[in-house]
Amino acid sequence: MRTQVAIIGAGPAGMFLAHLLRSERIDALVIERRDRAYVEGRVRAGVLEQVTVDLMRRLGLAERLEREGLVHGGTNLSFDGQMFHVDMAALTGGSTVTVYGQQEVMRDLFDAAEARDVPVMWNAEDVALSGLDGASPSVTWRAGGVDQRLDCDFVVGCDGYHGVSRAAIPDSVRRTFERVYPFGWLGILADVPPVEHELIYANHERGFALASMRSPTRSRYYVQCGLDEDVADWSDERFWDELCLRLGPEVGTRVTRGASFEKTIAPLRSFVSEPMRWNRLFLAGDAAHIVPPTGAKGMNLAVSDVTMLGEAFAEHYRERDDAGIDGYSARALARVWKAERFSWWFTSLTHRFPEMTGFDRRIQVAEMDYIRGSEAAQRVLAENYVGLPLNAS
Ligand code: RFL
Ligand code: PHB
Repeated sequence: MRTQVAIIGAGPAGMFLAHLLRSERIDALVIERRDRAYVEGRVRAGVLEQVTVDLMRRLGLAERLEREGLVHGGTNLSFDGQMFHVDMAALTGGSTVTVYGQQEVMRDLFDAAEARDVPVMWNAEDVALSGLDGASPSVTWRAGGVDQRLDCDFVVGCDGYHGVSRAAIPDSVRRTFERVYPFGWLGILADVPPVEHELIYANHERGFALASMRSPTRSRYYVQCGLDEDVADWSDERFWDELCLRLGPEVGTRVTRGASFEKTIAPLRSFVSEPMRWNRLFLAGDAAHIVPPTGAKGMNLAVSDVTMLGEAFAEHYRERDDAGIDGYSARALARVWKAERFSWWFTSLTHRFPEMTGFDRRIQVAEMDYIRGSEAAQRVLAENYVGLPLNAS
């Protein structure tokens, strides 16, 4: 088999890129280790930046999003039970975010891929990349017991944090930067109405909590927990009690409880691998970088990476101009690092760290209080939260 661009991984990065390339009439093939039901079933991101919404519109993928997405012009912060509202739209000249689950985004991407003949090879085992530093790279894998080989011009690694692509960049070239946080998020989904119509990020002495949602009838809640904790020790009742405590008496008593149908613990990590291009291999999304979920940036960063890459490939094939390809890594990393900074900062502001002293806690409370009283501080938060422009410098 032969194609122009081989894409490893059918998550948000891989599928958005496949649609972008198709819109530019560039041949691409997506190679995915799992099946569609598995990828679509993963409960992950919930908040889309304007950049992501705009891309879905541009690709003709936004019909359901326009109907079902919840547009939020603001968010709420809470510390020790006192909540205040940040009017992000007013502070940023009208920017908003849209609550629309990653599962819904994936469904729209996969449905449109079938309708538009965007090819995806599912259940690809033992994916391996070769010839990346020559003129004709190739990808090999096994599917249904049969060996497959794809020759191509470029390979894009969209295979997430645990994928194989990043490791194809030699150690002598690759540099990684990492911070692992000493806690995780325990998240649940429940078919109960959300406590507020916008999100609440809560800093409480007992730890962070987040009130989010998927629809007017489906809530997504998280509480910070220890990394060594077992989901089995968290009955629904224990979860609701802890959540309500951290949201404070006013909000906590308004929470509608119900049976959860999803309950998992996710670790928190900041990670960047540089460069994002090596010869004919490009990395995009979680394959190159991870942010803690506090800033709701992970999927949005995957989208901004592939938007840049789509432009670069279009210039390469249409105009024989490689400036975009050559500049991709630096351009993408400039935005990535700003999102890393914001996600790290927002995590530091809102979580309880095990080694925290009384001094550290009071600094956190002072910063929260400062944000509550300062329009300038709120604007800094708001412009990062709604998403920085694609060219972020
Ligand atoms: P993905 O989604 O991990 O997809 C990678 C795909 O590659 C496949 N793969 C392989 N395929 C072939 N060969 C191999 N060897 C392969 N190895 C892996 C995998 O099966 C998979 O299908 O990466 P991508 O596309 O870069 O997308 C990244 C996003 O999924 C991720 O950043 C977000 O989910 C992060 N995230 C959030 N992002 C937001 O923008 N807003 C949010 O509100 C938000 N909340 C979250 C989050 C992530 C969370 N968890 C569980 C990590 C909340 C949570 C709790
Ligand atoms: C979610 O709804 O899953 C969600 C929302 C905001 C975040 C992280 C996750 O910052």
